Amino acid sequence: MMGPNHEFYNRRTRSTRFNAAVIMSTSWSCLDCLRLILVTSCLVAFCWELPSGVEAEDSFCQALTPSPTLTQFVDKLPIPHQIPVNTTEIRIGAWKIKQKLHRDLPPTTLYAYGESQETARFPGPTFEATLDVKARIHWENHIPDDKHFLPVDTSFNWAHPKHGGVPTVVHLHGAETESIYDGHPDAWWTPKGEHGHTYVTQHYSYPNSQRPALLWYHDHVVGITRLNVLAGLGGLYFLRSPKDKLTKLFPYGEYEIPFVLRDLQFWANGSINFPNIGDNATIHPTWCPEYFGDTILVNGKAWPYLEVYPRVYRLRLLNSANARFFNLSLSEPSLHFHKIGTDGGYLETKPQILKSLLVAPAERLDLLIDFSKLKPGDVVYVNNSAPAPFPDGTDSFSPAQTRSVLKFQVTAWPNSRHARGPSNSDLRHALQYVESARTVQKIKYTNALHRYLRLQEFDDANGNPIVSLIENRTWRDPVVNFPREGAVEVWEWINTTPDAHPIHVHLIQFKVLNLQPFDEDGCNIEVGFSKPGTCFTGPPIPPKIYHTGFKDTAIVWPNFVTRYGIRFQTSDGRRFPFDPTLGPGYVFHCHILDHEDNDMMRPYKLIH
Ligand SMILES: [Cu+2]
Repeated sequence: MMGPNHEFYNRRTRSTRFNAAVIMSTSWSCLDCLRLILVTSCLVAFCWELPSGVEAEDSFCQALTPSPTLTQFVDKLPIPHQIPVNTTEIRIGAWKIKQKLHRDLPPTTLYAYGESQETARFPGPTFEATLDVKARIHWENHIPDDKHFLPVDTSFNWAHPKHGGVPTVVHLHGAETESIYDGHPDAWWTPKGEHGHTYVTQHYSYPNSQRPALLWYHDHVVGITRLNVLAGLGGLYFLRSPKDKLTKLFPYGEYEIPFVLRDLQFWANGSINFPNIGDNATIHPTWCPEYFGDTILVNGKAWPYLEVYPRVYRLRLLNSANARFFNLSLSEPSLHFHKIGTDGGYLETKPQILKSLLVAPAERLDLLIDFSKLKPGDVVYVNNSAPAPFPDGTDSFSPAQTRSVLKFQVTAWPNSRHARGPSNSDLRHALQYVESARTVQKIKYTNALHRYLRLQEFDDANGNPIVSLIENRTWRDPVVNFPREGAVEVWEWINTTPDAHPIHVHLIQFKVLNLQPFDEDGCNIEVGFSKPGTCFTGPPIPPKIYHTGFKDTAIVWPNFVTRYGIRFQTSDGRRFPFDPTLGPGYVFHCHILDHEDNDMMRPYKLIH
């Protein structure tokens, strides 16, 4: 079995999709028609599972009811609590909880990680791991619901436990780990002991033998990752070198700020507003091409503020949104972001001094900001200017309030002791350290095997997306990519869709080598630029500023081929400290979770 339904109409133009959204949101007769079609199709197919939550209102994906108006910058930025992880196994569960996400919003029902239901939060606890010290976590599932509180779409592959319950499985994103501990999408489990066909264990072990970096853990169940992550199942995982801990040249402790971004939309009663009517509902009853919320949260609070002293701070940033890209900037013209690291750890080049930061879902950034020239009482806003969908969305999914993220409030040192405190972790020292920590290893790609991975979107006659695929295959199609352990390969992502896709490859950290514009019309993508029959409309161009450094997720632009250089060994150039050919194998996928769930994900396996 290979390839999509032949009735699909390739390919969408952005304008048709938005027109459809506008029509649906303004015309009651159309919506009534849609409801009728839905009811009919569900009676026939039994395919639509209503959410078990309290909401009776329908919610159409391109026109969600706006969230209640929330005053910005009234809640303090929460900092998730830290848990050291090492060879002593700890137990972490997924729990159903209620959590206040804004001062004026009633508590929101969530699924969240924690040691207990009382301590479970969104985001989950921040794990503190040490280089080359194994970490053992027993992942448990204590979600009591028989059905998910968000609408499961059963029209495409999903876990579908026979005895009900909400399946979970945990992926440590960016980790170089054995595939039985990688959170394979079919390795899920439920509280009733049911599990997916690639399940081996819930006692996970992480070797932590890679470049120190900020990783993150999140749910990865086939077909409902977008729901489980949106519901709150995610958190940070710091892998630190003892050298970092000893030198303390970087801001640390209260001066190192985790910064977990996402968007959500809410009903007035505080529950999450998630669409229960898809934009192609006769085929996918509840699936929407992308989930965009109108409320921006950092560390689980809507538009929080953070008091900062006039000194250097380190921000460890993650975009944990399902689909929203952020393009962040600071309102104070004299300030910059000093970017010192990415998904896979410290930059190998000089720190980048930037006025804005484009960050796609699942990408991380290691940043320094120097507030030392500011005075108590000064305020600095973190703003966002990214379109949604990225890159050519309109304001429909980016109402004015989504342009704001967080407020820094500069405050006076409480006493002279603090003022003299750990301020030696100044910018100059920190940046020198980054430069001295370079581990430049030139990798030669001349004899590398090239894989051509085409991203395609298939739409209906109205331009509404039905499915997005990689290499014209679904999740269930057989594995066709078998890289050899230790090999160097170039993966060429040929993006024929109108969207940018953050493409994530499990197990390894890669480098973006270059991008090249193309127009695929009666040509061969394997023929080089300026040769007869080529698809390329220009020569390769260097990676963008947001592509630099070690990456596990990178932005793959529409109408470009984006080339990943991958070496199938650890990011610091060693053999994996485990056999990567064993177990269910690994996956690569789009990290727009709504795409991932609807088949923009493929398995791959290593061989010796
Ligand atoms: Cu995508």
